[in-house]
Amino acid sequence: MTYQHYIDGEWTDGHGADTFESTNPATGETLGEFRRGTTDDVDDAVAAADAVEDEWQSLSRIERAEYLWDIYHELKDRHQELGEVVTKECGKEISEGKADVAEAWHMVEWAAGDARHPSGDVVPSEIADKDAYMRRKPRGVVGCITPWNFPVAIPFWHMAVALVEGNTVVWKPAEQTPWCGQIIAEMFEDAGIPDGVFNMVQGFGDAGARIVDDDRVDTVLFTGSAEVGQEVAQKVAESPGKLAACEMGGKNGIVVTEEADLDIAVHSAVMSSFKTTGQRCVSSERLIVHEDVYDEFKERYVEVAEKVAVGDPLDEGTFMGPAIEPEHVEKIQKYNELAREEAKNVLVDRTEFEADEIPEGHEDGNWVGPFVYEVDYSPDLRSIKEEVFGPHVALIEYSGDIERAVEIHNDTPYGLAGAVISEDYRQINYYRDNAEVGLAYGNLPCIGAEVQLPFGGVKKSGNGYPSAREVIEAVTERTAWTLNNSKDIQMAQGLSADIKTEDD
Ligand code: UN1
Repeated sequence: MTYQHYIDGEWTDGHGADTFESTNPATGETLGEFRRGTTDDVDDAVAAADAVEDEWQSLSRIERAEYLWDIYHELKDRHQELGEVVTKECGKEISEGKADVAEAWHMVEWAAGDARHPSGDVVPSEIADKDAYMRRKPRGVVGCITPWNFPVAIPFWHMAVALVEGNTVVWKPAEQTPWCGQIIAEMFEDAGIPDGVFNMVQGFGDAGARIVDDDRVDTVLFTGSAEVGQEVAQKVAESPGKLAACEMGGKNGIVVTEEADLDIAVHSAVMSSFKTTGQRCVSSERLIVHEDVYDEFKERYVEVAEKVAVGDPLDEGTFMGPAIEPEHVEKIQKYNELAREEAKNVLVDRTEFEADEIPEGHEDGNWVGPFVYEVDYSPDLRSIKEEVFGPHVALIEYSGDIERAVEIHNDTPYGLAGAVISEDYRQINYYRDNAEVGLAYGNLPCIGAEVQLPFGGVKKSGNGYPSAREVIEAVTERTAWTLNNSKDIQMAQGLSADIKTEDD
């Protein structure tokens, strides 16, 4: 069977004749066939979302959240099964597949639970007779474009708060993970969400671009590559009143100072660079290490990188699954090639897999292992500036103080996540205050943020809030409401409220 789009409460083939397949990146096996959405399908979805805005907004936040509680329970009840689906479709090892599902229900819990929390601020006025407070209104139709590396969690980052706040949604899942998209759409259907409130169109960039172009879409939430995110932001900026919240990649760094506990340093670095095969936007591709501990860190890190278990992601003994698709393996290989030219030394090169390293039945997987190199730091090196989105890691030795380390750390166009490893609180605090990132960690990996914290970056990594709790800013409009309790008009700032006429 060919899976369909979900538009206006109906499963539909849509207007196009084309289909596409979802492929297991570890085996090459086909997981399902899906309709490829066209711009007309997006038009239908947006029209449906637009038409039911008022009806959805007439419910209370608490009533809207009820639909999400059903989904919360379903995500939890199907944890193992859905974790395996994530692992099969995007190749992350099974603990990560399951964590993706857990992160999704955490976000749903946060958004639905928030419905019963006090919301808005009571604000003092200079005038004793005035009450001022803030109210939030939904923006309307929210378009969501989500990536393949968190195919269950990130859609809920976008959609959970948007829906509770009273927006309707048009969502395009990543073309690499349509099966996860299908299951999420089925959950909304099972929860009985009113027709048109939630719509899903499967497809590629042309469908996504249509969501961005449509004037009836009030907010676009985008998580994905910097190139596409910049196009989205630019396009949306041309439509007055429309808003884009984009969260893009990073070239994330970890600073290991001369005061570091090297057990923590090696552990944090390995987690940050190789979990998810380096395919998190928060993965670390730069390790900036003080000269006093450099040799020991290098030796210990390289030893693990040589041995990190790459293989069948459904096998609990695996640390790193495959890359998402053959084109992505090629991109990683190209960057490894560039690094070979720019590096002082290549320390680990598991780019190509020998036949006997590939688990049986996985010959058609997208295998690529750790690649580690050391460079003499120079601001001109492309390999330490451009995001690879793979297990590709530069070791950069520094001398001097934490100021120097942070200078190197900040020398990238991106600013998503980063970490400092040190036992000296002054160094840690210096990093905290000066690292140009949205997510900063001390004595931890720079991956694994929890949903109740804001998630987003600075510089080329985004404008800070398409996800987690800060998304509320992107999917609502605030009204500053002031009420006069007196019969007199009194103005703030000492402004005279006397009306003066020629007769005075
Ligand atoms: C991503 O990196 O693409 O902080 C999202 C983390 C996860 C989300 C990652 N909670 O690692």
